[in-house]
Amino acid sequence: MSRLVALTNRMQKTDKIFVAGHNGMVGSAITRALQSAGFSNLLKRSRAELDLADSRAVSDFFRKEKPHIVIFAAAKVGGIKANNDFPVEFLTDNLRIQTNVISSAHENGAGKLLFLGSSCIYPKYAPQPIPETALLTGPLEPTNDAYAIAKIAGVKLCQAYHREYGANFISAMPTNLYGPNDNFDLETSHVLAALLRKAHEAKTKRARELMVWGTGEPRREFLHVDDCASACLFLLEKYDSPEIINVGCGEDITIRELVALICEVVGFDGELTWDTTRPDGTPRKLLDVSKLRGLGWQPRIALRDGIVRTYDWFLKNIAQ
Ligand code: GFB
Repeated sequence: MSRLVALTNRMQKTDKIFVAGHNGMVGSAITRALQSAGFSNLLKRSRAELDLADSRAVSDFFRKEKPHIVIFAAAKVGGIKANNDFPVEFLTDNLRIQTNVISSAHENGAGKLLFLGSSCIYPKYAPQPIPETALLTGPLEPTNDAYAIAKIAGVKLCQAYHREYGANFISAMPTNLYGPNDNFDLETSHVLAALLRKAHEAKTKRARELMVWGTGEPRREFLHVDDCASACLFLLEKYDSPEIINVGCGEDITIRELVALICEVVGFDGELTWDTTRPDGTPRKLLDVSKLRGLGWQPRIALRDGIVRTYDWFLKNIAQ
């Protein structure tokens, strides 16, 4: 049997599962996936019910509930501008909540924990596609180094619990995600949600122009959050190694190509203008997903289809 695949630790449908961050884009997708797979014993706490930054509250919650499985999908996240403007909050908030949850999971006997990181943990000029072995081999992209350092600390903490106590705490590194429950705020969102909103508003206001940040040259890989959730369930069932594993679709496009695709889906045919005073960020971050594919997982939602679905969700839930 491969060292990476354990057949002994299969999840039971009755296992008590805590999805930290279940109201967020990733946590809500994982919750939907768990429910449709028949997992019925899900623990959910909104931020008002349980502040993950409050170590005592987290410790009390874990002592009382003792979840078997913990999925860490809670994080302070944002696009390039939010990361660049608020490094203190991205570093400290993420360090606090992940340390509280990971430590309490260990102290209260969780059988498995899935920590979700990000493709921005890799060096700015990592080889492309980026293998898991590129971690900590070079300097980070400055626009999101605070968030990246927090996520790297989370990975290291999970690995430390494995090394010191034998904990089955695994870490997955998703690429840029999008989908329902994404943040569509133009200042703090990621690029896909921002451009979807900008194209929609430009169309409805009959504007002639749509302003895109940067040069359009950077390349990004986009994975629909339902595919990410499916990969998370797959890893919970089949992966028991402390080594990080990339989660992506294996294909990337330029921001220029992305905005063209979004405008086509939304139906905006005006001009694009480029605000090159805005940062481009990392030039490229395409994940090497051969490890995950080798275990037998692959994505199902093609980018255009995912954008159509996300636009539909936006129209029903966000657009006025
Ligand atoms: O998704 P995004 O905000 O963050 O931006 P990153 C990706 C690219 O899109 C950059 C360009 O080159 C931006 O200049 N872009 C063009 C825009 N127009 C827009 C726009 O209207 N809004 C935004 N937001 N971007 C994030 C990290 O990096 O990736 C996070 O900051 C996280 O920490 C996430 O890791 C996965 O892809 O550059």
